[in-house]
Amino acid sequence: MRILWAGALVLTLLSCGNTSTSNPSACTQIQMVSVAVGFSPTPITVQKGGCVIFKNADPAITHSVGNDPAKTSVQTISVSLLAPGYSSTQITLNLAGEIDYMCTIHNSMKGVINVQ
Ligand SMILES: [Cu+2]
Repeated sequence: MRILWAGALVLTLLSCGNTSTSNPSACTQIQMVSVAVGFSPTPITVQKGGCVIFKNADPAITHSVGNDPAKTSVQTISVSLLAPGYSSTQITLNLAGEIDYMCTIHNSMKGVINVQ
């Protein structure tokens, strides 16, 4: 009986977690294609409250994401080093406006997210 109660508690907690986060499949995926191509697609438009996931689709090079210091973004965006094939956690976008980001390793890789 005690085990059943523990199971019920875990299920309840999991349910709460699912309702408070967006469905990952609804996130817009932005790929890190290569140093030459950069991010794709960009620019993109996302509804306020929506989300994005960065995926490193580059077969050989690690990339990251940070705000472009030359621009003013409505939201801080930061993804630490992503090895080839890896994806970031989902990033929820709660503020309307423009987010200018770049790869912090390769400054020529830049992208724009418009949140509306
Ligand atoms: Cu890079």
